[in-house]
Amino acid sequence: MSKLKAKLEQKIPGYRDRVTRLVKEHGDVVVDQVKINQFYGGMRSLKSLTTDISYLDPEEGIRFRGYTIPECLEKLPKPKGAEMPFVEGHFYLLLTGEIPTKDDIADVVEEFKGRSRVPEYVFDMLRAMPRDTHPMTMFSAAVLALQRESVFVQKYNAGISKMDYWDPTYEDSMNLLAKLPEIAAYIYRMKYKADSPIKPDANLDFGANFAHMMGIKHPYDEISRLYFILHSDHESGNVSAHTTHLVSSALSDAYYSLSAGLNGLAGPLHGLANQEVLRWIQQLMDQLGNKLPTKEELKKFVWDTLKSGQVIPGYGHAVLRKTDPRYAAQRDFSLKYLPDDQIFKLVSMLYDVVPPILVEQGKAKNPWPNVDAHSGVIQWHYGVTDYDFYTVMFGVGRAIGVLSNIIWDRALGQALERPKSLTTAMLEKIAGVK
Ligand code: NMX
Ligand code: MLT
Repeated sequence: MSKLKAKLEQKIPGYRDRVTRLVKEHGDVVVDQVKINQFYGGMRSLKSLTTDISYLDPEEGIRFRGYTIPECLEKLPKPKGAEMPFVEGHFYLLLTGEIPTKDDIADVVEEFKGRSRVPEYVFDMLRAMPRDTHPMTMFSAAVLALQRESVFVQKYNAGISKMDYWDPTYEDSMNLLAKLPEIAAYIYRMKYKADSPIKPDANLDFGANFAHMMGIKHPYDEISRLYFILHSDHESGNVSAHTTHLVSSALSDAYYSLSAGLNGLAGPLHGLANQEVLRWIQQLMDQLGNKLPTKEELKKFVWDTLKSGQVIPGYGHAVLRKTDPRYAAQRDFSLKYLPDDQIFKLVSMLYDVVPPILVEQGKAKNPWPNVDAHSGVIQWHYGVTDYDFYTVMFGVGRAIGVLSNIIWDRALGQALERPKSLTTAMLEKIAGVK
């Protein structure tokens, strides 16, 4: 058994006892109330989910297993000579709650390598799809196609005990995660680089191998590590994490569950916003003949967008009430590596211009930028200008978090998710509407 799986096996019983005791002894304690506006308002702020893998504070932003982004970037071990940590180490942290040693990471790196071969039928299927299919559709379809490999399904059909569900969920998640960088890079090279896929290099870590298969040189390996870590998890209420959790609660395996989560990530109010930011910026550049706008021109463009009934992509958040620390981490990287980049300058101008306008408009509860306002800039700078691909990279990162979550869901015996719905007439009656 790998060190990582052994570590999990050792941790699970203690967690199970904690949860069993909490539910048994305090199961009736009231945590929250539900209001009618939450029935129609996307259940915003309703406390009804649990995860120990990450927590999103509205003012501070995300903590992964209690660590802020700067703490993770500082404490997690890094490949020799690298600035950004091993993605494999971040995965270890999410799954176990512990900062791994270099030896722990070496074990995960080896595990991924042993599981990374993508079956030919996945490539055949991708090649059979019309080339103008959105890359998120291709990515999600590739994950779904792999479902025939599910270890969970084999074990379930053989009558495995409920107590052991986490084990084949771990196997499926590891098998899937190990393959995602190659699938994503294959889609990129097939679709945008004249069908010229690059074979993986078994000597490279998760992030560097992805950069290699994308065909982009250093520091793109650092960027890849940073991206996958930043996008990994955002507690469990966001659409991709919640969908993955929901589908998995029916004991659909990791392939079905992740594919469903990715379909949610593909929405413009969620992960696709990173593509929308660059599309929106390009519209502006086209209007102005590729020069930087003045502040006044930028303000007008922002107001025109709002007046036409559209949202400003990359701004606002359902939980955050400050600048997203994932935005800040990417801004720090850009200040160091691409301070003179024209699009970075424009994105920095937007950071000055958009929040006061959103405040003046008075609708958005959070006028500050989220992760997606910045993700495209760095990609564009290093030559990934096909912005409809950006959400695929978000998806590779997000898989790390949501798969860690469903392994723990099964370990803790999380139930089938099935909330209760009411009719409008019932709500009117409760509200005393005459
Ligand atoms: N531009 C214009 N209007 C906005 C924005 C924005 N960026 N953000 C919120 N609003 C509006 C929102 O549409 C709503 O309008 P209405 O009352 O007409 O329905 C009103 O402000 C109140 O919304 P909030 O409660 O502030 O936001 P909510 O929690 O409903 O939605 C988002 C959160 C993220 C969906 C929303 O801020 C948004 O649409 N942002 C732009 C898209 C985006 O960047 N999404 C990516 C989020 C991060 N991610 O990766 O998933
Ligand atoms: C995410 O990373 O999932 C987004 O910021 C959306 C969210 O947390 O609701």
